[in-house]
Amino acid sequence: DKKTAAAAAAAEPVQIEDDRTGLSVETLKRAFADNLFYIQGKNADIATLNDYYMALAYTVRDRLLHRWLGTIKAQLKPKVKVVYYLSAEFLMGPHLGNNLINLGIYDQVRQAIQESGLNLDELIAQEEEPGLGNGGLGRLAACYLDSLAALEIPAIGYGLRYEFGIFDQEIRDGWQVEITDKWLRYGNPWEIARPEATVEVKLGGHTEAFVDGAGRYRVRWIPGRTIVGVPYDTPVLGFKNNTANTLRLWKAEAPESFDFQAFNLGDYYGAVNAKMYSENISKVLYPNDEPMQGRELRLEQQFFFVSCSLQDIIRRHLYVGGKLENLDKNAAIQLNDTHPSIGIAELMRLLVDEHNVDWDTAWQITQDTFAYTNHTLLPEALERWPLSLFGSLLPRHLEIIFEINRRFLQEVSAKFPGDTGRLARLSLIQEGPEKFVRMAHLASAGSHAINGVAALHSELLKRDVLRDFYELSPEKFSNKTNGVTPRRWIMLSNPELAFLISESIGDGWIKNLGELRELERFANDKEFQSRWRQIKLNNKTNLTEYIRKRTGLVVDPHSLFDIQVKRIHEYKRQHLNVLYIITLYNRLKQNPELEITPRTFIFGGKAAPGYFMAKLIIKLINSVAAVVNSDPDVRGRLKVVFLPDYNVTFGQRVYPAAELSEQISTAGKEASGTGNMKFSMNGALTIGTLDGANVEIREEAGEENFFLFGLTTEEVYALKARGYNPWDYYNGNPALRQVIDQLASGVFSPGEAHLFEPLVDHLIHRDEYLLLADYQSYVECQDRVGEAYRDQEHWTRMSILNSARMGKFSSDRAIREYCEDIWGAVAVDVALEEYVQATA
Ligand code: B1N
Repeated sequence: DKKTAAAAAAAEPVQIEDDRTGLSVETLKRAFADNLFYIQGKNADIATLNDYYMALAYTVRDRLLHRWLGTIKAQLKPKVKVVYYLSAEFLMGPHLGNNLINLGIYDQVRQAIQESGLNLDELIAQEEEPGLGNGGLGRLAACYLDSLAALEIPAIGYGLRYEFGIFDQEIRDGWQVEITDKWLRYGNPWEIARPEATVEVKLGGHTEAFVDGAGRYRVRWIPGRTIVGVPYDTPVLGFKNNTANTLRLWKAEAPESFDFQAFNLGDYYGAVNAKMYSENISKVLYPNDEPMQGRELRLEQQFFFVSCSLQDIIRRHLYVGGKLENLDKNAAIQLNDTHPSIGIAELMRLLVDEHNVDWDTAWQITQDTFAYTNHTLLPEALERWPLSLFGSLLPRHLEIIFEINRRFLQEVSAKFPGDTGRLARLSLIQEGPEKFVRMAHLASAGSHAINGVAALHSELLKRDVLRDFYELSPEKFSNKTNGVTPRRWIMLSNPELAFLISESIGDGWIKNLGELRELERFANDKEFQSRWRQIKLNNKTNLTEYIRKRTGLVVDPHSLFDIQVKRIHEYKRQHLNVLYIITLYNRLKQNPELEITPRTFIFGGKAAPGYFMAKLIIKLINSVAAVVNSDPDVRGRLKVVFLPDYNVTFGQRVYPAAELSEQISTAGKEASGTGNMKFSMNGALTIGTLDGANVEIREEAGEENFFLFGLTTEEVYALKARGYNPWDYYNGNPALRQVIDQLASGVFSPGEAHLFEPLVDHLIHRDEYLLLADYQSYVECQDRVGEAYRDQEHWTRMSILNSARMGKFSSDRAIREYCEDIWGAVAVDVALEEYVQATA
């Protein structure tokens, strides 16, 4: 009959050498033209660059779908353990170039596009990056998805599909101006909506106790409103394998069954308003990097995506015939900081209230399934929610947290009898005039594993922020030093370097970054050194052109490129960098004949819109740049550039062009850093403190290949304990004093003498981040850098050794450690139907 005939036709394998799978240049050209016509509805007469980009994106997407569906099939099986990475941020960066690399079809596509009369780089540059993250934490999640796929580990990333990602930054009159990021404006060819997998999320209302049929005491949640979560899926390809994992992002919508009549008789606008209210939840990414903002919408966002994801995880588990008691056998759920930690209470609610599991069993399942990564020690960054806000939004979860806390504190009492101070310190609830739920405590109590993101950071966690948890359950704690993916951060960003490396030691390093060590034997090779230097120069020339286009500034590609790119924050101390620039400037002014190594100081980074000091630091950089760059006395020796709108795309240009990487945070403040790793892999030397992963980078690179300065964490603590007085440093150091006085008197803010007063005041009176204490050490270290650069042979040797020794900082290594120590996840082979061509 008709129906079976249709089913039979649908079951026919999708054709082999057709325009949607073929990888030959001819087929690719045909497919590209076909997509331009049939998907974009354009021909060459009227197509824009964006149309061409879209046509190419669809051509590439077609070629990954067999892998994607094959992966889903291979992973949705009873005995497979899946890693669920829950993160409020995924800073994926542009997809096109990366997918070409992972599919192994870069060269064919380049040729096909060229033969179509276009330029591949221009099409790649056309993609608007999905900026669904603030900085390191979001980008780490993206690198981890890349490595999970490369290692063929079944994994799903769960997060929010923000309509507006991190704001675009413009600089006007030296100040940061924020522009909304309308990244979905021209459509997103990489995602596929799956409305059939929609889930419901409840909020607000109240709870009721009742006794169920079996005579058990139960609680019912009568929610105040319902929101619907629609999943949008993006494939995440492994490097030249058959795995394509999924990034599943949830969009908030009003329920389909919205009853206008019942909602409010005849109140059409009221009903539409309620719909808009629902959609607000996934509207915009919170642009704060670290300091906590207790906004209700943020808690709604967190609960929304976590509830959607947990329901999805349970649905998948039951679908393959799993029993809830065995959830931890099929699922490892990782909490990327505390942002998704409400998941602990939500899983308890789903198990106890909705699936009728008894409390003790539910708690065991929860603890065995969840693990928690901490990303910061800054006390102001630790998430805590006022009880009142929490209870009105999530009344049932608050009850559950109270019950978790009651039982948890009982355990603590049993282990430390009579220690009431300890009970107060460990409690999930912070007491006081205003009470708070402490999310790091919820995450720690509800997880079987807790980790920091660099060796030093993990030690400090155990010593300070989570000390009591460590004393209670030391076996939960471990370190997982961050890593970054060499596919995006070397191959894609620095193709010339990747080519030279592969030519010299083979291409095994791409999957096994430890193999870079083999480069050590070229460190003294003159011929290799000169090619290494030439590639750096090419990348610098590239960046020079970009700087000219974006800012109009002309910089010298032969000067030392000294770069600091990262979020603007006082603890990261961009202003310490500025103090050195002014110091150099003063020396040149005082002694016009002074010979110095010509340098270009390059900055990039966004400030949280409400962080006044950070915004003032941007203005400071631009103000100093204005004075220095227009002063003929220092021409050819000193340039300062602030490049607006630092993001992943721009990072890909910057790291390969850097010679000096600024990693100068106050010791003990930067949890890890990951930019430090990207710089070093691409041959930049680091000037840095013993903070975060810098410690391990220096250990690997060798202390003779690292410019170290500044107080250690212990010295910072000791100095503060003694009573730190920045005023003494100011008075005791004439060069420093001159710089501070210039800032205070308006030398760099003509006509606005008081502009930098808040900064200067803070530095001389409080200086929380010890800039003045580290100033002299930094200046001397920078001077050594300038000296070292004069010996280009020696510098190049150090540069080669840095790259050669960065194998540890591949995210593949980090993910292997998570798999072995925390997740218990193993690779799953993905079989493709025979007719799908293997990658190159
Ligand atoms: O996470 C990165 C680390 O390399 C950095 O050192 C660390 O600063 C960063 C609230 C955060 N910690 N906390 C955040 C981001 C957004 C937000 O709303 C906190 N980001 C970090 C990766 O481990």
